[in-house]
Amino acid sequence: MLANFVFSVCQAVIPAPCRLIAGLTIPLSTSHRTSRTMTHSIRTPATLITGANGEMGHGLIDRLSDAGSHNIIAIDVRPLDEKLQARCSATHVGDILDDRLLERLQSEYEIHTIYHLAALLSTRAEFTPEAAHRVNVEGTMLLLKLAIEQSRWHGSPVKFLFPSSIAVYGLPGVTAKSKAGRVKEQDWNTPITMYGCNKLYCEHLGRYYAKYYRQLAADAEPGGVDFRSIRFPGLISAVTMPSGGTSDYAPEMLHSAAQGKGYACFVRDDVRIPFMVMPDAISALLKLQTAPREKVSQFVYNIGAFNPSAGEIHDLVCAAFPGADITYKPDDKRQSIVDSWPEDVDDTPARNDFGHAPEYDLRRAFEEYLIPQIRTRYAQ
Ligand code: AKB
Repeated sequence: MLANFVFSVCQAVIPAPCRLIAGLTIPLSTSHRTSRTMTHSIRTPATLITGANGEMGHGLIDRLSDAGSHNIIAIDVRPLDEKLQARCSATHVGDILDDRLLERLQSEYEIHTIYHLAALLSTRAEFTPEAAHRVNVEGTMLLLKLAIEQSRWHGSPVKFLFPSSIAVYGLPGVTAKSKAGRVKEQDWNTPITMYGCNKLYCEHLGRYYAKYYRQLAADAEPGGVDFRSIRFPGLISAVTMPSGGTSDYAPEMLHSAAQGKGYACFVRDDVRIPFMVMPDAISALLKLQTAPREKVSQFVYNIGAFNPSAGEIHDLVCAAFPGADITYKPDDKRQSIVDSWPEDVDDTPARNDFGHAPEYDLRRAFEEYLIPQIRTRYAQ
């Protein structure tokens, strides 16, 4: 109450773009508040989205705001697309590793849910593994710490939604891969990429912060973070293009064909991994977010939808765009990353615990979502 009062007074008397933080007046040079925010008092319950300008951020912000979600705070290293800015209460351009930005978030908002989407994906992370570790692991730890501190302030657990990945699996080769079939969460947790190692470790960090944080302290307070994670398959969106991933061959094939551009696929036609379309991925995240605590029996869940080979995707793309110029030019190194990922996942716990039920199988994904929306997008 007192904190609310102090912050409201600060907002009233200190002209933008400055705020009083822990007794210091600092410029908010990297923060952009939309006009909607200027009318909000600070410390209203908020949902924080990191990596908001990425593929999943786009879909998530649209869905949350369509569902009437109120106070969305978005962070990204790049300015958020204008269309999305209008759907957020505040947007901050900055790095999740920037202490001052995190302190600012801590002091300005009462955060109840965090969707921590910021990450360097599997291909990009192989070029700069140490930078990937900083963003993917240290960034996650800072946000978990923010969640703990937030929960101390407002007294309820902060829901922490963490997108993990099929990259946490590491099968030793194609024979083991085809023998393994649908892998369960605890199988083959031996990733071969920096990104996979980072995601797997962060799953454990989340479990630690949720259950064991400062377990030896006299004032240990377990339960400040309600950590919930989904291991996403390769994602395909009709609206955005991924960048820096190794499952990108599927969306790249499709978006190139729709634009009449040639494409050389960097994996063999027989390679098979699980995929899902973005609307189903967002639905799964939202279902897990709203699932009653007692139904959530594990910290990390597989989710599946369909698992076509690259050749099957090629055929569907060519059927929709008959002139498509798609060739195969496998890159041995990226191929071996995809060969280490499972050909399918067992998602029974997700179906039982929070009702995961993808709307789109492969045929519907192409016929009813991808092809019509992509045609419209590139016709404009
Ligand atoms: C990637 O390719 O790195 C991601 C993933 C499978 O998590 N799309």
